[in-house]
Amino acid sequence: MNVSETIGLDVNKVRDSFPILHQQINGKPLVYFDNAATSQKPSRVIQKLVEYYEGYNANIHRGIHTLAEKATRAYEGSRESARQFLGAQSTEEIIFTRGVTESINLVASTYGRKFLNKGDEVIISGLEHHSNIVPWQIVCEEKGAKLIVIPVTDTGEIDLSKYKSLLSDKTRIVATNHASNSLGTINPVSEIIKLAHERGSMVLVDGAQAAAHLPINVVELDADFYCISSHKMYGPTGVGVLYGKKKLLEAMPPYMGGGEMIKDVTFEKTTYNNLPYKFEAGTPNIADVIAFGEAIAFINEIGKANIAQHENELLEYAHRKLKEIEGVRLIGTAKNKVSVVSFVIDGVHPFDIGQMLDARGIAVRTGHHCTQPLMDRFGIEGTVRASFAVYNTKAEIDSLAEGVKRIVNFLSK
Ligand code: C6P
Repeated sequence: MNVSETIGLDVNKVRDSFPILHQQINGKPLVYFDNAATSQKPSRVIQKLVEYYEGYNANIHRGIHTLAEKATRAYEGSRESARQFLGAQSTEEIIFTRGVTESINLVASTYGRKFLNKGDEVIISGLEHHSNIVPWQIVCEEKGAKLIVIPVTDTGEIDLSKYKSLLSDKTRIVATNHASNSLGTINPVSEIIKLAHERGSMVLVDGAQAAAHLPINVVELDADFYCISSHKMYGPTGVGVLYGKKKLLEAMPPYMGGGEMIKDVTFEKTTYNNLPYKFEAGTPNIADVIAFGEAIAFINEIGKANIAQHENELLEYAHRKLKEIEGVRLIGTAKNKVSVVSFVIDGVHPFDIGQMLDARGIAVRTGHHCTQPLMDRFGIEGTVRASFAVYNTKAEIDSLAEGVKRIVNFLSK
């Protein structure tokens, strides 16, 4: 049974399961529109953390006592949930990390260091978050490779024809996000991957902003690496997944050395553990990984199709309401977007708008959103960004539009 086709979405019921939403901020009901930074957590996810710490806190993969075995089973259960969520073939391909930032750094410092040589090229898009720019800059500098950027169009989309012309026999790595955190643009990753593979390049996809919104199947995409962060998917902070094709992960050297990532250690030589443990040195973030499994169950039960339908309605409504306000300029008008709306009011600093909205209980993010080169592309310092999740409502968008209208009126006096 496809859950998403059958249950529909009762947003009030969904809201009831998020305790944090039911509070006043500055005397007004909280409107939480900073979901691209981090989403809120349902009670069932929070409860999983409590259950672990109160009931079976133990280290994993080490002890043979009952608590250790229970904790290990729950931790590995989350790995299986993540495997299914991404459509990967094997749990050997699912590495737990601290988040997308660590996942990308892992690939850049292991795969990048091993396989990049002087004169090779790494291609990234102009829409990237700093965490999909800086790790490549570091490794390119070290190896004498060149970092090349795909230009972004005026609507905030990757220029595909330019991308095609940048690919060459020197291209070793292409790294792009699936969806942009600043503009919401959904990138044609399937095509990007196909074109890169035709040139023999591997592709890393940053799925930070896609995971809670879009269907993902790494096998259908044929992605070589795919990265997600739990905290943007209704799960705890401090957990991410690096999916990697088994043959690539096997060819890569370890990222960190320590406990659990070894098979045998002598002072002369160490042999490494099998996948995925080769990349999970030390005691991992056990509690949060277990609770991440519950966040995946939450998403699955609502269904990605229901989430997408609800969020698309919110996105379309927000675009319409904000466009009606004189002085508001939307940044990022791609045809395919996740539920992110970025805007500026010329002559007003985004930070000031953010503060005035906060006074009305509305949480948005302001600034460059860790995408400074993208802001430079649009000739702006930053934007005001409202990003929606499954528990947001049109009434909340009305509050945002009303708040922005008042700010514009106040400033024009
Ligand atoms: N973007 C935002 O407000 P971490 O912090 O490691 O979980 O994810 C980093 C990251 C990587 N790529 C993209 C596309 C992202 O959006 C983020 C995080 C947050 O937009 C915090 S800067």
